[in-house]
Amino acid sequence: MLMKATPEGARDYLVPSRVHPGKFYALPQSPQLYKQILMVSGLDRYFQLAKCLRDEDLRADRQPEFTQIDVEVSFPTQDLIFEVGENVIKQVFKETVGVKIKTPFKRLTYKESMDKYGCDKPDLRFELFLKDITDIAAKSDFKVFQDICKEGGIVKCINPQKDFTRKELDDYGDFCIKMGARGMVWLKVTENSLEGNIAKYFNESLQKEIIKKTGAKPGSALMMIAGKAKMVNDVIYRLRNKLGTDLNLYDPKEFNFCWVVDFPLFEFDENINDWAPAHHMFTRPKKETQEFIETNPGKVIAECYDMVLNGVELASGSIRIHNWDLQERVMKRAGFSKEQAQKRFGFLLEAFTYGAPPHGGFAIGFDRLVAMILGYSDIREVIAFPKNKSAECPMDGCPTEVDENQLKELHIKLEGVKKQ
Ligand code: AMO
Repeated sequence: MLMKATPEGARDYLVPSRVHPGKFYALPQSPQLYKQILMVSGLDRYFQLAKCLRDEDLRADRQPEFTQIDVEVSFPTQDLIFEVGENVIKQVFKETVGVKIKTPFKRLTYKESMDKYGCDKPDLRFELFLKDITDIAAKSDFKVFQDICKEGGIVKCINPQKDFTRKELDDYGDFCIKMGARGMVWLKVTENSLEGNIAKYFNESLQKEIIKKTGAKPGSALMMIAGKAKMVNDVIYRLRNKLGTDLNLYDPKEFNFCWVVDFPLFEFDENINDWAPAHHMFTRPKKETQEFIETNPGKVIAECYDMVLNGVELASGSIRIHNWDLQERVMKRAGFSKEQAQKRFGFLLEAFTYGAPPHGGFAIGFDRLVAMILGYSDIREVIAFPKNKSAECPMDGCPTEVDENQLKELHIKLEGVKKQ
């Protein structure tokens, strides 16, 4: 399917039109808007194994071309969607590997997930909950913590309930620096007090507060990351996952699913110094938070959800906006003028004017699902002729140069490209 516009936020792969000089097709990042149009047209249930194409930086769980089990229904509730998603998973695991998956899956709010696990794709196979100790750190005499807290930063702590050698702690520190932190600070717990380079900056009562908050037993080395919230969470969630693996805290054969719900609709984008959609602009804001779209976008909660398996986002979806006014308000807040919205998404907006049913759905990453069922952490293991991390195909060497005639036919002139 050739698509006009897709909402996922990655770059489109563009295909120049030979017949329409100067015009391009955008290959679909997903069939999202098309499945929405199908619902508007009166189809009330849709599913498809859809090929998706996205020009984005590649990782172990990302390929430029991948497949989704794509689903959409009319008049859904979130509970109905979850039931459909859980049943698909249950059936697939039963038929392929004979594993019985327990439903319903646990549900966590985005906030709960960020607080306890530092990410929106928590690995629930082990506990090791994170603790926010910003209020305690702010009262300490440790200047680094004081400054960070004054600047609105946070301090989060993980209690592995285990002691480590100096070398091991240095290695975990190096890992955190590699992941983006300025460093990792640790404190060892003894009977009723703390030891370590920075222990002297915490008076007796603050030391007791930390021990109480983290529930740490004597003989445990507490690890702390401080800085801007985004960085702290991003680093400490990876540290938590690493500790989970290093300390054998889970059974690698276990499949632990959950739904993460109640994501914020907008997030503050420092690059543009304004609010931007956290997922995409077609997700319905929860009714009770719609009043904040214009006045306090950070408070708007989206009816959007992710299915997570063992710390990997397996599926994502939402209940969609189905009326013009609300869609226009969200687009306006996301920085789209009426004209821009009309130009890019006019076909959807027009469809809404004919009276659209409430609708919603989700898409499961098929490659991720297959890889995880088989115990792989890299989806290239389950894709024939995958691209490497530089988006090249090692088998046939693409992307490759094309000859002048082909470019001419497509009305394309290359500029600033060095011949290789
Ligand atoms: P989203 O962009 O979150 O949502 O994608 C849904 C699921 O597709 C998988 N996935 C990928 N798998 C491999 N390589 C990639 N580059 C890649 N990108 C995504 C993930 C992800 O959870 N239209 C919406 C869904 C909806 O709202 O109905 C969408 O595409 O497993």
